[in-house]
Amino acid sequence: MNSTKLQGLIAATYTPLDDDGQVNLSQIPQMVEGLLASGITGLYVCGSTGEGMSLSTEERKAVAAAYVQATKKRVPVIVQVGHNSLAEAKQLAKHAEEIGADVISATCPSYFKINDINTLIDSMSEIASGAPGLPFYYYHIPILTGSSLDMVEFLAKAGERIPTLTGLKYTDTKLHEFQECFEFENGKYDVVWGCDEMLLGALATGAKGAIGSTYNIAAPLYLRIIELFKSGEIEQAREMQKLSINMIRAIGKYPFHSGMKEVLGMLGVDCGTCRLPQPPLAENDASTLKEKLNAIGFFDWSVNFSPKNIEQTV
Ligand code: MN9
Repeated sequence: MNSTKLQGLIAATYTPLDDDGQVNLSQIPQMVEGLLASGITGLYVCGSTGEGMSLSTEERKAVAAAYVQATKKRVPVIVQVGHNSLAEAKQLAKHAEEIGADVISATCPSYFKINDINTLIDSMSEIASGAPGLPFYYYHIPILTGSSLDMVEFLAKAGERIPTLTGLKYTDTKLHEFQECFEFENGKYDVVWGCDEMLLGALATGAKGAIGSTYNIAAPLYLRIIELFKSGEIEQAREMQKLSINMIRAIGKYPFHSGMKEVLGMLGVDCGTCRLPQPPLAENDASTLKEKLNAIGFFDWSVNFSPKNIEQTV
């Protein structure tokens, strides 16, 4: 099993939909090329950003296969296979391995909430067993799953039961817990950060990799944050992070991922809007959003521009 750690900026990819709300696989190769050109070092498919939970199993398989094919092994493709039905999740895991994905990851079931570590481990073990040859990352996202269990305890107990357990996608804001997970048994597990608006804090805590939605639209900005952090220019890194916070605040005034898809459209990547239950933007919202983003200089430092231009434009 290839257990290379996930490094750099990993885009949580969007699932392109057409005007009828059907999956539009033909957009995926172009999206992948754009992401790789912007400095992305991995793709996380069918997660929260990719509306995995709003797609049928067949659609999820098709989207995962399209991303794997378009990526051609240039960067790791992580397929998110979590499902309320563990049997479906296991089937998705098996499929991910068959199509040549590099890693699988899964949220826990969320309709019936999981309130104890052993049940979480039992559930994740069942899913991971569907892809015995692929590294498994538990996707911890309590804000969406409602399961806010202690991840240090999870790592301490899950290793024995899940032979492929490699790490976590940690989408919570508890930097102290993130650090503990990261440092658990001398860095035994790969813990990847999931809150784009706190990337700088996570870097200070030790993060080496991050998975997020806004890396689809502003990778050069985040790459600059990483560069500035590495060279100790913290004040400037903080200024860059503030741009990301402003951007996320502007988009977050609307249903977030529908807003993000709208922004992708503004950048020339048409992926439609989100499926219900994530509502589309209202009639005039797209133009208001564009104005707000213009006001913070977004179109000067988004994916269309190279990292060098960022500081010149702010
Ligand atoms: O997991 C994403 N989380 C959700 C990753 O979609 C709930 C993040 O990338 C956020 O979209 C981002 C903005 O809040 O941090």
